[in-house]
Amino acid sequence: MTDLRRVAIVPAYNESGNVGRVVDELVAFDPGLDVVVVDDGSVDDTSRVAREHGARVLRLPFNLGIGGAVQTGFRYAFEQNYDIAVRVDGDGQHDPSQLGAVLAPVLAGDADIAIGSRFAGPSDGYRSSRSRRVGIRLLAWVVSRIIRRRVTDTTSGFQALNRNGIALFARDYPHDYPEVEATVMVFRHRLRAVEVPVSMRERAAGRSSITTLRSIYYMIKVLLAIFVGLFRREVVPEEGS
Ligand SMILES: Nc1nc2c(ncn2[C@@H]2O[C@H](COP(=O)(O)OP(=O)(O)OP(=O)(O)O)[C@@H](O)[C@H]2O)c(=O)[nH]1
Ligand SMILES: [Mg+2]
Repeated sequence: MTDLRRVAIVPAYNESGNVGRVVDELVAFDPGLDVVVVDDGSVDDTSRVAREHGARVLRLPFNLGIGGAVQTGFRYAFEQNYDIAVRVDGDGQHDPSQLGAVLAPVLAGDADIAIGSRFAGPSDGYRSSRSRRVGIRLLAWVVSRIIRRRVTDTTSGFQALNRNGIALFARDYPHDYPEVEATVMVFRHRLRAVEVPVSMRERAAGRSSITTLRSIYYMIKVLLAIFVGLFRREVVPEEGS
């Protein structure tokens, strides 16, 4: 792996209480990994803390939302010619020590994108609210029907990608709650995706953006977006078309 240029993309919105540890853990996992924190217009000290811990910071001038923040990271990775990217949330829920497992299928050349799934292996006791668990499973069911392959966790942002994956997400990435639509996109582009069982931690500090009401709103929005997306002639619009 040492001859490959590799970057970690860390979207962060008001994560000053978490992002320092995330950067430290990423560097501890792989000292050759360039860590890029995309500060999504935070109003706290996210940028300063990330920089103090040695990350490169891309600071967006205002809050774009998670999809825009993540796509910014992938554009950077594409333009800077990285071979491998990992995506890790800035809230500390993804454990960088599990990146070895997530990276393995990509490094072996078996997948363009590997997605850490909370539900692919034996239950790890990951808890989230009942409404969110139901939502995650329903979305996984719908997506599995569409792509005709079983996926268990379409909402996970814990991922590793090769250059094909980086190029796709640099060109097009969905907006709010983007991972579900992104999963469909990956399969429609015939990229090879696999799930890898992981466990996820509780958010250490700060607050999740996703309340019960919001999960219901997101469910409806994401389902609509997936169905509308199925009628797009070009899956990803060409520049200028
Ligand atoms: N909420 C939110 N998060 C953003 C935004 N931009 C970037 N992020 C980052 O995206 C990551 C995922 O957001 P979370 O709010 O933790 O969403 P989640 O992990 O699906 O939800 P929880 O499991 O409840 O934490 C975090 O690292 C955020 O800091 C934004 O506009 N809103
Ligand atoms: Mg989170």
